[in-house]
Amino acid sequence: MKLDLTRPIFDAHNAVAAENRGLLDKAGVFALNLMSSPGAGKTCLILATVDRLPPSISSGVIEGDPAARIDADIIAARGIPVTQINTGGGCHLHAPMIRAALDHLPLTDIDLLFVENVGNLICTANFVLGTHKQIVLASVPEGHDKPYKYPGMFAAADAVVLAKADVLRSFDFDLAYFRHGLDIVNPNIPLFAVSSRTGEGLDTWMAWLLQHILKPHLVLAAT
Ligand SMILES: Nc1nc2c(ncn2[C@@H]2O[C@H](COP(=O)(O)OP(=O)(O)OP(=O)(O)O)[C@@H](O)[C@H]2O)c(=O)[nH]1
Ligand SMILES: [Mg+2]
Repeated sequence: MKLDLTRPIFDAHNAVAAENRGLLDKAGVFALNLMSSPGAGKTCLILATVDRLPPSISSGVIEGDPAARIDADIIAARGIPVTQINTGGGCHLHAPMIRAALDHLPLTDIDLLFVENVGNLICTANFVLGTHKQIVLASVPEGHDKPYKYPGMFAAADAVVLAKADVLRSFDFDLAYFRHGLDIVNPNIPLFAVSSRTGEGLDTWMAWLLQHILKPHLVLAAT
């Protein structure tokens, strides 16, 4: 029998991810894991989404970066509860990091928690965190071939956001080719082409978020 030395690590992480989910559910928090390459637009999407949430829905953020707290400071300046994880060079967040971060947030005051993962299109997809939905961002300047080159990432997603749609006309980005690549690895996955800068496409993203993610959670919490 082949010995898989990574197995015990994944098993341990999966157990903590389940613990995270339990804590989130107990506090009535719905959590999104945002994954993308560096600079695709995760922080801008978080801010644009928070701006469009109904006043009854409060948010919080866990920021993941190898170093610095630049994004956490941006989020905090907007009055949003935030805690920063620095991985010290690690290329992804993992469940024990999230477990520790949850202790630094006012969970009972938060309805929607954004976990901004480390910018990386490979290993972030391999580590479950306990979040309810996994969102992968790709941005227009990265090119339309990413689902073909990084299939594992897009296969692990519940929805894909194509960010920086405002610059579509400046790039040779073939949206149909991108969609076809998604359908190969994750057929019919929801795709939202948005611009956090101009606001285009965000209404559709918000409708999906509120109707398909938040509503069941809030209904559940109310029963
Ligand atoms: N044109 C345009 N630029 C954008 C948009 N969203 C983000 N940007 C720009 O892209 C750059 C990176 O945006 P961020 O939101 O910081 O990206 P990120 O994915 O959080 O980056 P990391 O945390 O470093 O991985 C910034 O210069 C943003 O102003 C958009 O919708 N349109
Ligand atoms: Mg960021």
